[in-house]
Amino acid sequence: MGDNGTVAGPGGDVERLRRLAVATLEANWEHDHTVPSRTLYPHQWSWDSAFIAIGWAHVRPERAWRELESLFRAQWADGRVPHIVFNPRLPVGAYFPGPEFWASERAEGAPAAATSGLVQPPVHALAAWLAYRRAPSNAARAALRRLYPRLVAQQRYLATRRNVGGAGLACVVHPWESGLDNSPAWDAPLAAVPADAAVMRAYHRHDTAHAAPAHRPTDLDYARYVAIVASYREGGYRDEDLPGRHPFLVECPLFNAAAGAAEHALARIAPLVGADPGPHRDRAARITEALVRRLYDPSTGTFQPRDLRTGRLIPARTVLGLAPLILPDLPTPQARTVVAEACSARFGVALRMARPLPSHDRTAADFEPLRYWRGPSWMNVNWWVRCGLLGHGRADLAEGLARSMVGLVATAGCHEYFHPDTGAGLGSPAFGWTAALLLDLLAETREPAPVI
Ligand code: 2M8
Repeated sequence: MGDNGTVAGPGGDVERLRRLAVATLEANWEHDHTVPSRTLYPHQWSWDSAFIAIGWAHVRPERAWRELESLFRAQWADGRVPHIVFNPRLPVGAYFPGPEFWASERAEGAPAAATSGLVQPPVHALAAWLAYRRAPSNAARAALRRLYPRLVAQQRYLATRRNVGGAGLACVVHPWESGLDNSPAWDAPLAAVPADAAVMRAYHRHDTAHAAPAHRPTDLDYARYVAIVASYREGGYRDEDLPGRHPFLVECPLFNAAAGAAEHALARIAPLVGADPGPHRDRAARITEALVRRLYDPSTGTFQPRDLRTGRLIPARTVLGLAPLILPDLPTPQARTVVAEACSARFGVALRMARPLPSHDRTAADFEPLRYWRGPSWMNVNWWVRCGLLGHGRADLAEGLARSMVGLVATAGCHEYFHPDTGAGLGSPAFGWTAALLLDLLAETREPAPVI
């Protein structure tokens, strides 16, 4: 810890960083939510809003609740929380693929607002719990009472309609649902999706106008992304019979760790809203057990996604494999090997570390330090792993990681992601969750509490 008891070191820098983070969030605030980036991602994104709410709770708690509640107003009748809620005030073409591509208004059970039909990792219950814990009040309790049934419905959707493999884990139907869209973990299942890069001539990609094309997915990747969405959309975004007709079906360790963490968070929230925490604890235990049984590979000591179309684990050792560490009930043998994986040369966690975790195994042949999710460091996954280290008695390593994260943003600013070796800022220069999670780290005291 620094002299003033925070991870950031002496006070002046903390103030400067806090001001930078608040200014970034303020600049991205848009009437009832915060955009991830004004240029690259000008609408509301699901898991971004969860991370961003954690940050708002430190400075303007009412915005944390508005952020979450505006997102959940777009929840579908089946409980899914869409990964993008489109801002109707923005011009056509502000983002690709936009509302006209998703055509949510044609799907049964979609809300009045235009949304995508996919989901993202369910980090929202954890965000609601942390926002409440940070700033408890009558208003916060009232917001929790409104959100609780919606959070429960979100979990029910994932546990039932997305239990495609039948083993109690949620299945993601698109790389975009994982949040780590371009991860090497998705290369093998994506390669099996028939597509031709030439179809992208019919569309206008918006991302490559705002970020270096060499840092973004290729046109062939996008052709496949578009083909998977088209398949899901043509089926009305229904989840029945997916194995027979859908080209991408994967059980992801981070997504399911988020679902388990959500049940732990709901078990904390339940007594505050007059509900029974017991069922949440039971469901959390079942998710952890299924994660270990289905996605833990004893030969690597880490978690790996399972491709439901081949039935096999995906061998790439990405940062996704460390995500189950956030579960407080992860058994000790698995927690130990995952910490060892985090501390290996692949990811480099240490008491003193020059740079935060990369998104992919540094020693892998397909590690790309500049291309998004294929090597660069991201604040949200680093924050996630830090929570896991804290929860499993490794406050020492959690502190090393937090210092490297704060140091990175102190030098480069609130970028979307960072070069894993040089620390140079990449992607959007004023990114929501980077600012929000920086605020969360800066608020840490000498003895940070586990998140759940
Ligand atoms: C990125 O994903 C979007 C598609 O959802 C994109 O590339 O256009 C990812 O980093 C995702 O995790 C994130 O939620 C989103 C907005 O920040 O951007």
